[in-house]
Amino acid sequence: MKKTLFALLLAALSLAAFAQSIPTDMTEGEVRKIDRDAKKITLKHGPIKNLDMPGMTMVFQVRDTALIDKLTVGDKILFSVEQQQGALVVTGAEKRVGK
Ligand SMILES: [Cu+2]
Repeated sequence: MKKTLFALLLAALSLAAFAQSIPTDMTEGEVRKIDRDAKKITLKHGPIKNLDMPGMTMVFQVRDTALIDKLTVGDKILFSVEQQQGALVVTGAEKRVGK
């Protein structure tokens, strides 16, 4: 019984740590298409809180191509996006591990 409680506590703690590791301004996405020449990336994305946008698949611009060089179609990522001069620009992206 004690062991079960301990295991549950550990699971809760690691879940909490995982939740904290996702910054609130990051959005979940999946890479659908990469157009390096046009500096564009197509993402299937979850709700984007800072832009008040629901989940959908759409094209984003990228200013820094180093950001897309490390990505492959099919990658599950966490990304940040900003509105810059009327364009939606991906400003950061990292591969998601796990789910
Ligand atoms: Cu969208």
